[in-house]
Amino acid sequence: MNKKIIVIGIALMMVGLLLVGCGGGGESGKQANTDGTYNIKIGSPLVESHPGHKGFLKFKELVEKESNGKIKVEIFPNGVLGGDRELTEAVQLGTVTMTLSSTSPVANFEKSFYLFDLPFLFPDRETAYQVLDGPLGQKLLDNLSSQGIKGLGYWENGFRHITNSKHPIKKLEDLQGLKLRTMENKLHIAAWKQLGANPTPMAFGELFTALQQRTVDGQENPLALIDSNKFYEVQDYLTLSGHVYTPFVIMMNNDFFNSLPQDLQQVVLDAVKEAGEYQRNLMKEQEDDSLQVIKDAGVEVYELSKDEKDRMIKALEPVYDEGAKIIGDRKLIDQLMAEVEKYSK
Ligand code: KDG
Repeated sequence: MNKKIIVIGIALMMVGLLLVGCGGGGESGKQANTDGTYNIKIGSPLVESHPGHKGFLKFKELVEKESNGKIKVEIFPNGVLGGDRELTEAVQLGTVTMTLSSTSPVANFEKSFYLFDLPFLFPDRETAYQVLDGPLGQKLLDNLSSQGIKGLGYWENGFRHITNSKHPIKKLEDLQGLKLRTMENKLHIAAWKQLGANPTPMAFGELFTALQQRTVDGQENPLALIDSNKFYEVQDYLTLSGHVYTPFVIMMNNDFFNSLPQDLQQVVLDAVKEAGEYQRNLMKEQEDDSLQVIKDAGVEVYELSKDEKDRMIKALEPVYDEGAKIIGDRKLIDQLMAEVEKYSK
């Protein structure tokens, strides 16, 4: 009997040693390779023509150069490793080292991220940058550590606009009963209900087919995604509503980040910042081109009038109370509103 226990004990120890020897994998607990180098495996939900992918290419170039080859970066784009939610979970587990997600699905992991889902919050992207890159943005990134995630910074997904295949959306009433795909996010669902639409939460990866097969009438996303994911092929009308500004949050497995020597942690942080500036500029530069691609595909484009925007903002007031309830921290919303006010032109 004793012998049996000893044999089982030795076998377990050997399995443990084998796991540790694998290296590089977050789950094994050992992050560095045997030669002291590190591998960053990036899973990205974005297709390669999107500026976010180009941001990751820039990150790779910067990190590999500035770490003198001590860090090697490998990128898996096109959602091959999963969409926003799966990739966030994979980063928690350490099976993927780093990813990017819209902040909205991340709110299901850390509720303070619901802040950025408050409709018509940011008047322009510059105000968004100031808030995101300031103390409030940093506080939210730090909140992610309780989820096993190191929040590294914010890039841009952008201002969201409505597309659909039913009819032009020019006024509030046009949204009545429209079956609209939304992100998997309570506040987005509440907002579209409030506006009279029929929100249908769905993962981004299923969206193109759902639009094509008319399982839903429409969706809402920034121009760069409508362009890069070719939604213009299966949608007839676009309304430039800019109802929400969605940031991308850049995330890394917390244990992996903490295992890096301090100088390499700094290399990663600096590269996220520099690649982020590059990505945000690309987003700005490519916006008109994306709109042109969408128009050239035959999509009818409408601007939401100031009056109609104001009517929507009014109708959405209860969503701010709903947000306060979900986030459970009125002070945080007050701080956010004060910062938006301070940085708005
Ligand atoms: O590939 C883009 C998605 O990852 C996602 O973040 C886009 O805003 C998005 C959505 O609507 O799901």
